[in-house]
Amino acid sequence: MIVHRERPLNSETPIAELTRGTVTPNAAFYVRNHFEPPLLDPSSWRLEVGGLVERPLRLSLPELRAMRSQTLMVTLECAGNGRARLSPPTEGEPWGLGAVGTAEWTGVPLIDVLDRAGPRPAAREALFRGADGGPLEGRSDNTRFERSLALDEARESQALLAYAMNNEPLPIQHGYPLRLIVPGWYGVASVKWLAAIEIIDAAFSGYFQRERYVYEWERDGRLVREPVNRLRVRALITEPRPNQAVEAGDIVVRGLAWSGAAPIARVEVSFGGGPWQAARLSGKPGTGSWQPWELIARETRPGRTTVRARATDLAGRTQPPQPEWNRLGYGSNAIQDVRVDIG
Ligand SMILES: Nc1nc2c(c(=O)[nH]1)N[C@H]1C(S)=C(S)[C@@H](COP(=O)(O)O)O[C@H]1N2
Ligand SMILES: [Mo]
Repeated sequence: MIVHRERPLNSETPIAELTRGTVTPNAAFYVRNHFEPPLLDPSSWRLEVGGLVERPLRLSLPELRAMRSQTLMVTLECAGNGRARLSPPTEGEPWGLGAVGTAEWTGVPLIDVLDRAGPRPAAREALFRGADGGPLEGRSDNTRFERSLALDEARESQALLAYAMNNEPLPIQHGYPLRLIVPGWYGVASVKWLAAIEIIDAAFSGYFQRERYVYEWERDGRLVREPVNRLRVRALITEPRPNQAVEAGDIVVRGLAWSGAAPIARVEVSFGGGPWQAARLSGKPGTGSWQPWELIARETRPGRTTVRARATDLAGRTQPPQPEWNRLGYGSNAIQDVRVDIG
């Protein structure tokens, strides 16, 4: 792992580790922590569901495990993935391209728990409270990690309350004993170490909802703010590796592609600024999980060149040639280029 910070742990996956399969092994999965992971005792831990509900709940881990379960393959990507390429640099962890991974998550569909509690008519959002928190610069009180989803987003997103990751109990770093998984959304929505769900009647305005995880652009001299939500379209090149020496002839280019807005329509590859060639997509199309892609390109001219890959989704979104700079460095999904030596 590439460690950006030890305490709290923030680490990304070396791209070579992402080439091994559709699923990222737990030990190789990137970790994004704002605070030290809380150590929760599973025997006393409960998920509290309260606020504007008909029936407040306190659910133990065995009670959750006894409910209807679902397993979903979901890609998590940190909104800061790719930030290191922004110029001028922004604040935040300097992620390369490895703050992304895919796992099989098992848990209870969020809507089952919401339906059991029964939101009252005035209910508007579900607020998810992590058990972690601490002091933040410029704020007097301890801040908890909290995020909300509008109730219709909570229903439509197929969100899970997950207790297992790739058939193992959630590792501590990934939210043990229970976390939210919101398919198609940037990782920040998927609250770890879940302690409570509170149903509220207004738009939540906590620190991680309003002060962070917001795109801030200047347009026509005006500040425009937009919440970070669905994953922007991206193709990642996992092979060849940067500065790799490859033999002239049939060159294999491989990678992964995803978008939270719509399934991937196509991935195209270009050598040295030449024409875009369509790669072959495999796996299941969808917005929850990445798809592998591959192209065997005929390149007979020796020399140093650049391989580029560009994904487009069925909503017509594609990757910009240059990252779209924003103050906090989110959603940096510019076309990746990998330099190789053809010999
Ligand atoms: N409670 C809590 N949940 C959290 C976070 C956190 O710091 N605390 N980080 C979020 C962010 S920004 C991301 S990208 C994902 C990372 O999940 P992972 O560490 O399992 O890869 O968790 C999200 N959920
Ligand atoms: Mo993140």
